[in-house]
Amino acid sequence: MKNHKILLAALALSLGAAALAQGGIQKGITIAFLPKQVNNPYFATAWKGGQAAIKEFAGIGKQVGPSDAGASSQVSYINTLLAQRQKAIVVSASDQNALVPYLKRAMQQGVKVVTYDSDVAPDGRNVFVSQADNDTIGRDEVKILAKQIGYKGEIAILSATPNATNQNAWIKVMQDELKKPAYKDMKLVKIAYGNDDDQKSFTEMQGLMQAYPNLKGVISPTTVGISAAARYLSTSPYKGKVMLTGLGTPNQMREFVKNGTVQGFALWNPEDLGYLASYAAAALVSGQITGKEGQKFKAGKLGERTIGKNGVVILGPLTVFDKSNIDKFSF
Ligand code: RAM
Repeated sequence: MKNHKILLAALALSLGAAALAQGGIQKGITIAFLPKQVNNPYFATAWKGGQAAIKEFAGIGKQVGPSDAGASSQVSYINTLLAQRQKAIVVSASDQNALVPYLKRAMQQGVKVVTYDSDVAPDGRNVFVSQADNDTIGRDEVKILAKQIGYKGEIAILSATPNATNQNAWIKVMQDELKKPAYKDMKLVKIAYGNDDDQKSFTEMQGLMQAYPNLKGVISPTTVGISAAARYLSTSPYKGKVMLTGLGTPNQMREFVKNGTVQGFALWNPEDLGYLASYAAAALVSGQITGKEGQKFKAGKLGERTIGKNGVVILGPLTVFDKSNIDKFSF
C-alpha cells in the first residue's frame, strides 16, 4: 500500500513537471509572430531569435505576415490567428492605431499580445518589447550624421511608412535634438517616405538629390531605406560626398561601408529582440507577468528582465558599425 502511494506521488510529480518547461513556462504554448513584412531580412533575423527561444521552452511557433508594410496589411492575419486560437501574438505594427481594435478583441478572448520593434497604442497590447530607448536612438542618429558632415549643411530623413510607430517616435526625437545650439548650422529640409519598399526608397533618395542638390547628409532610420539609399549613392556622383547614416543590418550595408559610400550606421541585435519577445509572450501566457511595471521574468540567455513604465521592456543599447568592426557581425 505504502509503495503504491509513493508511486502515485511520483507519477503526479512527473506529470506536473511535464506541463511546465524550464523556468515555470507552460509547455506547448502556441506563439505567432506577425512582423511588418516577412520578406525583410531584419524581420527574418528577429524571427530566428524568436524561434530559438520557443524551442528552448518547448513551445510551438510560426511566423506569418504581409510582404508590404502598408497600414492595414496586417489586419487579416490577426483575424486568422484568432480563429486558430493561438495563445500569443507577437507583432511589429505597421500602424500605431489601425490594429488596436483587432488586438483588443484578441486580448478579450484571452490571447496575449506582445508588440516588438514597432508598438501600437498601449491599450492594444499587454507588453511592448522595445529594441532600445527611443530617445537614445533618435539622438544618436543625429550625433552620428552631425560628426560626418562637420555639423554643417542641409540634411534630410528617408523614413519607412508615414504611419510607422517606431520611425515616427525616433524622428520626433531627432527634430528635438536638432534644436540644440550645436546643430545651428544644420537644416532639416525634408522627411521623405520609402514605405520600407526597396524600389520606392531608391527612387525617393534619387528624388531628394534632385530636389536638394546641396544636401550634405541623410538619416534613414530603416534597414530597407538605408540599404536602398546606399545603393543609389554608390553609383552616383554623390558617393562619399553626401553622407548617409541610419539604422541598417551589417550584412546589407557591408559592401557600402567597404566601398566608401557609408562611414557608419547603427542597430541593435534583431535576433535578441525576437528572442526576448518570445520569452515575454511565454511569461504572459504562463501567468508569470501581466504587463505591470516592476514585474520580472526570466528570458533565457538574456537573463532576468523587468517591465518598465507603460508595459515596456527594453532590450539594450545600440551598436555603431563602421569599417573597423563590421566584419565581426553577421546578420
Ligand atoms: C526596418 C523596419 C523596422 C525597423 C528597422 C530599423 O526593418 O522598419 O521596423 O526597426 O528597419
